[in-house]
Amino acid sequence: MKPKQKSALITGICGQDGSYLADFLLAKGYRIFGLERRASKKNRENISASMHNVTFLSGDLLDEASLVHALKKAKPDEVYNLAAQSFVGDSWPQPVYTGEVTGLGVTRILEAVRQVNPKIKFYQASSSEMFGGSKESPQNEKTHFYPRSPYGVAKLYGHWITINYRESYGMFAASGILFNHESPRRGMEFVTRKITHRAAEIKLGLAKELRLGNLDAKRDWGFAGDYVEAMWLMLQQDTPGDYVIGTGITHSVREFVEAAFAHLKLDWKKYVKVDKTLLRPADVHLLLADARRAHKELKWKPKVGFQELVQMMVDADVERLARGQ
Ligand code: NAP
Ligand code: F7E
Repeated sequence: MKPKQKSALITGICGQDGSYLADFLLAKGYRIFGLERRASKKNRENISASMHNVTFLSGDLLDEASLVHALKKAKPDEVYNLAAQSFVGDSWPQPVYTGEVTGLGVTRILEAVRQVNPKIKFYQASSSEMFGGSKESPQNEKTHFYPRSPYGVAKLYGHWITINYRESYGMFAASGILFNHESPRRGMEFVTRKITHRAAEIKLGLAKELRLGNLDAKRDWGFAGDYVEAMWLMLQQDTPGDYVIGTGITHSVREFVEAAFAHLKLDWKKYVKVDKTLLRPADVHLLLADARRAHKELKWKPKVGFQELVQMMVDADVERLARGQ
């Protein structure tokens, strides 16, 4: 007998990770439902290649009834909660909103899962921002948390409420503590995409300078396409747990800039200006993952390295701009 087709509901399906996860699960034969919030204009560019194989459901992490409705319609085996106000920089001017969506939104969807079908496996998109100012490096599942932004604080709430639902109700709820991961589908406001897009514009004569804030911040940057596999692997385990996902190598923003401009044969020093207005009220200076638990239990390893990632993003931006997009 043919095994039953599995199904998944992805919140944040139109974002960077949601779109890569949809591609990944469709290739595995899943039926995919995507939660999409109401907007005056649809934002489906990231998911355009897979869009016709996705059933979109209207819903918002601010509206629990919409989550119950989506779960009843989709009847998924797995839920991946990727939706969030995900930009750290905007979490200072919008701290309450960030708490509502990125923090309390996790309770809303967990509670909806519990009420509709507590047997659904649940993935929560936790973040290395929860480590923030931790003195320990590299950071693993046992490292103390020290969030440094309203976003980091909200993610920490989401992380703990996921563990709490697991412990209170015996739900299969896993939390992936993912370090920064990027791709050509990354939002323009994040530093990597801001750099690769502007460098491409400079190369094509469409811009003259790139203004950045803290060039010394260090991040453990990986490729989003690699990281969605880890999310899926977490839900295929016998027992739910929390896993750090990262490459184990860290680079500064300055090094990212150097690599992007060098790929285009440009001297970054001629174009980059430090703009103090772009500094954050409290920044995270160093993030570095110790992903040994994931290597051992999930058999997961990243495939794309730093140089390859930078070049992939720069090339995609040059190509897009050359096409006039
Ligand atoms: P992203 O590109 O910003 O995508 C976020 C998605 O959430 C978007 O599709 C957005 O919808 C949706 N969304 C926002 N508010 C919502 C709401 N109230 N209700 C329903 N949907 C809402 O983020 P990402 O980089 O893919 O990250 C995915 C998740 O992983 C996020 O939770 C992020 O915080 C977390 N994370 C990311 C990283 C990373 O380096 N990328 C690392 C650790 C954790 P619209 O399309 O309508 O805006
Ligand atoms: O900043 C510095 C900035 O905004 C990285 C999200 O996906 O990863 C992401 O959060 C660093 C910071 O990402 C600019 O100060 C300098 O130190 O690209 P970012 P993030 O804050 O690390 C975590 C893991 C998540 O969970 C989040 O959802 O770069 N930086 N100059 C700048 N950053 C930005 N955005 N823009 C600048 O001009």
